[in-house]
Amino acid sequence: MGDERDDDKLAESRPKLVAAKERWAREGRLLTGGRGARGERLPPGQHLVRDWPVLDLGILPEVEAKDWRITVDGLVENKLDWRWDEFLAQPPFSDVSDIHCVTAWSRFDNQWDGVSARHILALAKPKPEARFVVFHSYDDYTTNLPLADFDDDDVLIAHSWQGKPLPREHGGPVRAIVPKLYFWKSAKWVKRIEFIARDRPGFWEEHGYHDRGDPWKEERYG
Ligand SMILES: Nc1nc2c(c(=O)[nH]1)N[C@H]1C(S)=C(S)[C@@H](COP(=O)(O)O)O[C@H]1N2
Ligand SMILES: [Mo]
Repeated sequence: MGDERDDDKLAESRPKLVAAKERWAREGRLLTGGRGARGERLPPGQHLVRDWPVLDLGILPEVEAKDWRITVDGLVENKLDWRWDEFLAQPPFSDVSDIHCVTAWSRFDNQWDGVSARHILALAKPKPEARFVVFHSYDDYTTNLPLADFDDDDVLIAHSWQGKPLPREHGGPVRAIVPKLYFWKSAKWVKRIEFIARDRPGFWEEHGYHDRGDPWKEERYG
């Protein structure tokens, strides 16, 4: 299948990084079982950072504005296919949320602007059999999540962070933001949102990460 071949290509691009993280997953590294140091807002085993680390497989996809598209397809009544101006013409949505990365850093109070998941759902109308969502990215990264986690009031496809265009290294022009799951679920450089009936692990989910990734349950590794 195309996605598996893409995953292999990604794994080959950073073999040491992927192997190290697979080893961490096997060893259960960073599983502390402890309580968050700053009370309820910091999930167990996380520490707070002020800066915003860059983490990816080292491929910065170059997409010109005229070639950029985002599509919504799979098990939906209405497929969506937006050019950049069409994406920007959707109703604006803003939210402030916290980032929790599986590598144990968290960053509070990130202001996002973009298009809400709820708006995308209202237009695309997933069919009753749709149960999972897969984000596909311009660097061939993929990540999966239950439709119920996508269908939340803090989920969006973001084009701005702290009021400025999302920097390319952080996923610009647009990335997914799913605050209630570890940050590997927040795909950078999103190009396609696919609705499917049966769960299908994405890139890190195939390489030892947890299928769901709830920071409050420390679902780091699968
Ligand atoms: N397209 C794409 N999205 C991605 C990744 C990636 O390699 N490619 N890495 C994920 C991982 S593992 C993390 S921790 C976050 C990091 O986002 P940041 O670099 O903006 O901090 O992006 C996630 N989204
Ligand atoms: Mo990550």
